[in-house]
Amino acid sequence: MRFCPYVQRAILVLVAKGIKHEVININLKNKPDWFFEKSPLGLVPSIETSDGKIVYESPIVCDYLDEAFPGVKLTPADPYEKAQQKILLEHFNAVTSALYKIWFATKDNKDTTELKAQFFEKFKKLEEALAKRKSPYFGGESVSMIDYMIWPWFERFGVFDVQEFLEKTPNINAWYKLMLQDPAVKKTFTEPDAHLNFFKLYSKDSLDAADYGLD
Ligand SMILES: N[C@@H](CCC(=O)N[C@@H](CS)C(=O)NCC(=O)O)C(=O)O
Repeated sequence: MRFCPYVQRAILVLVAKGIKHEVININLKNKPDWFFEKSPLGLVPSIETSDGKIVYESPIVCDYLDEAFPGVKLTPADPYEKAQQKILLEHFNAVTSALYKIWFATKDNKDTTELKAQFFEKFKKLEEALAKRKSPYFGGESVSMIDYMIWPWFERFGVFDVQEFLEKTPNINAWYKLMLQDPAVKKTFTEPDAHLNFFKLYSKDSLDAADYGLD
């Protein structure tokens, strides 16, 4: 699905590693029957290799792509560093949960002040982790798996109306600017307005949401 952040994770890894691929978009409001054979949980992303292997769940897909295919290695070889990236991802999962709570409240015309404060509490933990690392990226001196795993939500900050918090987290803000220059990020980038318009349609259960912006 063109606007799914979990899908973008997989595409970032495919692009960064230069893996030849074809994307089949699924309209999640109208899933074809065959889709459940390719993705038993009914979620995107799911990948199918040229020899028919199916892998789904974005962190598993990304790890599989990194391990099974040649190209730049995005996951650190050192087990402790690898564990650190997984821990950061768990922290980030709390951030995304907080973001979706804001979105649901906005959809229902509820006040989001408290939810935004809760989001910032969790977001600050990421800022502290990056500050402690003293490196430009979350995994060190160059882009790695954890950066791609978390990037898609930063592209969608406008949807959750939390852009102002980037100004309050200088290390993340510097990282954000660096990431905008990353070739895989540039290749998979969707303009903030398109994300917003998609989300507006999606909230109204529009069947055409997934096709937003196509002729
Ligand atoms: N845990 C899954 C989450 C994927 C997910 O939630 N994808 C959404 C789209 S962004 C989806 O497929 N939703 C199915 C639906 O709406 O029925 C992963 O990491 O891949």
